[in-house]
Amino acid sequence: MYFHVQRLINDIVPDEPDPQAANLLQEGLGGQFGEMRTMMQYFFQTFNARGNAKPFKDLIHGIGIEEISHVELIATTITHLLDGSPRYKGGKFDAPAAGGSTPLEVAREAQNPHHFIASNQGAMPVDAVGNPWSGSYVYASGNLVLDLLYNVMLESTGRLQKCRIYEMTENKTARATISYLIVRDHAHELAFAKALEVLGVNWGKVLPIPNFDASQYPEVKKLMDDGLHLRQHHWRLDSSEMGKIFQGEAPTHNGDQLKMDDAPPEGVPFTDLPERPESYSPGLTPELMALVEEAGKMSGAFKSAQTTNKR
Ligand code: MN3
Repeated sequence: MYFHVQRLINDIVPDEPDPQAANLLQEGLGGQFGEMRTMMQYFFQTFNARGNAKPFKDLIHGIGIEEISHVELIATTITHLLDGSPRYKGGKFDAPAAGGSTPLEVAREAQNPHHFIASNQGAMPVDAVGNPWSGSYVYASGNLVLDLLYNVMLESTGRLQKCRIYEMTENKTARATISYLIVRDHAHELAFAKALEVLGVNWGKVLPIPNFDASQYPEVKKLMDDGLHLRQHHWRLDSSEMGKIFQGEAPTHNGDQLKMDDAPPEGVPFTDLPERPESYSPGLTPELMALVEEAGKMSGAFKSAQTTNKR
């Protein structure tokens, strides 16, 4: 079972609305190598795991749990990039996001008008050309070595594609989230490569894939300087044997050391999105709003004694 803390795993940096950047990020959410796939692939590998290779199962499971927060982070980032774009009248991104003659005219120029027709200026479970996310992306053969090989391929391709997306936009909101995910893909690539190294694989000089120094991107450099590409939390309230694998020399053999974190990332506060009347969202009339306020006064609220996710 799983518990939830109402915080985001990383900060969403403010910048102007940018529907085109939002659409690029859809590939990282609902694309073949996006966050929805990593989450579901590691979960199905965990659910179907047989035998007693517990440290390997715990490693795949722990990374899968982290991926839930990545899905949340990139989806929320997409929504922030779309939010308010129909009324945006700024200069830098004024085409096509400038306020038009009709409330949602921006959708006519958007790369995916579904962001405005089917959604309320929010993220969707689709890729950058609008293909719905598919369960057929998930690879979970039940053969541990094959599954780990696919996971290295998945994280490496995710990192490759996010680096390409980084180079497609200057938007600070988009770049901050992409950078965070580039660095975490890097950590996960090393985690699965290390698991295969434990099983006898010699990676030589091929890692990381793609083999280049991502710290040429300033936002990525800051995170790598903090060692975020070499750490992994287990996301478990009971116990995890992940640290039996995620430790010692990184499989890059450049002197880097892997370390399992006992404490989860601190996270950042979650902020509510504003209402968008032009999208009829949430669409509460004064009468309905009065009923919402009544519900807010009811007893039954639960407030945790824990004020943060520190345990
Ligand atoms: Mn991820």
